[in-house]
Amino acid sequence: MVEEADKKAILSELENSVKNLQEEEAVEAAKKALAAGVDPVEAIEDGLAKGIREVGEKFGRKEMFVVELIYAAEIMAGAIKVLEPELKKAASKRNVVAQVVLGTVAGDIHDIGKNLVKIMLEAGGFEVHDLGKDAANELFVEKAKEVGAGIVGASSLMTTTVGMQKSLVDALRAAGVTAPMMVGGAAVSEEWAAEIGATYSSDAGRAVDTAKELAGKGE
Ligand code: B1M
Repeated sequence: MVEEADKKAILSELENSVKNLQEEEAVEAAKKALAAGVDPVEAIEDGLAKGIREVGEKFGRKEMFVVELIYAAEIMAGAIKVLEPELKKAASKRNVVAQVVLGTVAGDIHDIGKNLVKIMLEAGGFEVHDLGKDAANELFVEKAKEVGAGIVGASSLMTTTVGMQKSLVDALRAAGVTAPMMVGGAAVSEEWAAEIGATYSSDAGRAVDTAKELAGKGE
């Protein structure tokens, strides 16, 4: 068991490495987290993700440039790669709960959160068909039909692209796909999800519980 003070120190190293754009430090802190037995989900949510959100806030206030935002995202992705094997360990031992078609909506290239949701769903026993980022509605519909999706998941990070989630629900229903839709991402709220007939999930950990509740509701 990792001491609380050690965990706190490692989490702030993870956060600071992304915030201060320190690539090597991020990888080292991720390795340190694993060696100390810090839960990799916590390392991401309470360490790396905190750092990238601070970068986002600075970018929003024009205190950072877009190149720095891009670099911070790369740093975060590099550290997640170190943590990924530990996150995936549980996946191979589970039976398939349901087929999930997952992607970031058209016009939106943010995929860090979506990729975390994928890892967690797989670890929770779901088979995930990842459409990537900037995924067209037609792609979701096609894949959902092809695999007999139990759930369709759509991520959106921007106020300018969140509307795509509504047009995606409409496109799915028009094509006869009844699978429930799970939505998430920084631009999404519980109210928005309810308005478009979808279910909201706030983070990658909760997405697994939400998906388990939704599995089988589409028939
Ligand atoms: Co962009 N970006 N970005 N960006 N970026 C935001 C979203 C922004 C809020 C920053 C800001 O201005 N403060 C802002 C949007 C403003 C708005 O809403 N209108 C913004 C902008 C403007 C842009 C560009 C337009 C910038 C530009 O070019 N001028 C451009 C977008 C281009 C496009 O998409 N067409 C852009 C580009 C980028 C990068 C490429 C540099 C990079 C993304 C790299 C990548 O994803 N591969 C990036 C980043 C990193 C961010 C911020 C800083 C961080 C996003 C992130 O990775 N968070 C972001 C600020 C913010 O979100 N506060 C910002 C960490 C991640 C773990 O959290 O994605 O929220 P998140 O996912 C969570 C939950 O939301 C949930 O689980 C995840 C894990 O817990 N979740 C789901 C997510 N999807 C889910 C799906 C589910 C369930 C749960 O079910 C299906």
